[in-house]
Amino acid sequence: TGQRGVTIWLTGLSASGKSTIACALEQHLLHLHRFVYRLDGDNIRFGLNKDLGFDEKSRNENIRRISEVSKLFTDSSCITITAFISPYRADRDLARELHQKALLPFLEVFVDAPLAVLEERDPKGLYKKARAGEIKGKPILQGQTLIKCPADFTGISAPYEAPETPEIHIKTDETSVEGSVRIITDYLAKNGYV
Ligand code: GGZ
Repeated sequence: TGQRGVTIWLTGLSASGKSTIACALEQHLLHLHRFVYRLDGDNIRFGLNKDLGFDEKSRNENIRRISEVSKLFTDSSCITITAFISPYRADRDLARELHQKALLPFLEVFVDAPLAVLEERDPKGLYKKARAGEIKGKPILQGQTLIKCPADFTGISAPYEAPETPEIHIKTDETSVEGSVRIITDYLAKNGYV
């Protein structure tokens, strides 16, 4: 069957539900016997991008590399799901451009919930730490000594630039995981990707 590749780019704050939706969507597509691959922090930030932290330049480079990798997967006719905060609009636009130049489809999915809801969820206690100023960055060498520099936390002390015209906008405080998967797969079906 002539499967088309497509990159499904999830963007949203920490605890918005990107990884959960990405996993459920991956499972759903695997059951449909689609060739699918999910890129997330677990397989990218601990491998390819383990040299990167959470300062603005590192995040730019994180997203740039992920864009290139997702382009390669999608070029191989894979349905590629990425789940990164990707807080900067310019970085996401670059990801889109990279795909467009290669004539590969790119769908931006805004995984959205109010900050108050995310702080309530706070599954890893990161928001609480961020509010307390306790988020520590990667140790960096200053002169002869290793020092820990605080890394600003997205939504609290670092910016998140919400998408203005995403292909799909999901409000996870109003939509179940199954509902979110349904919204994405309906879009995929309507546009001939599955
Ligand atoms: C934001 C951070 C930070 C800081 C660690 N700011 O919810 P999580 O924990 O499991 O997922 C978040 C993840 C964000 O990595 P990304 O590669 O998606 O970020 S970006 O696209 O901005 O490059 C969070 C954790 O890492 N984390 N420190 N300072 N999130």
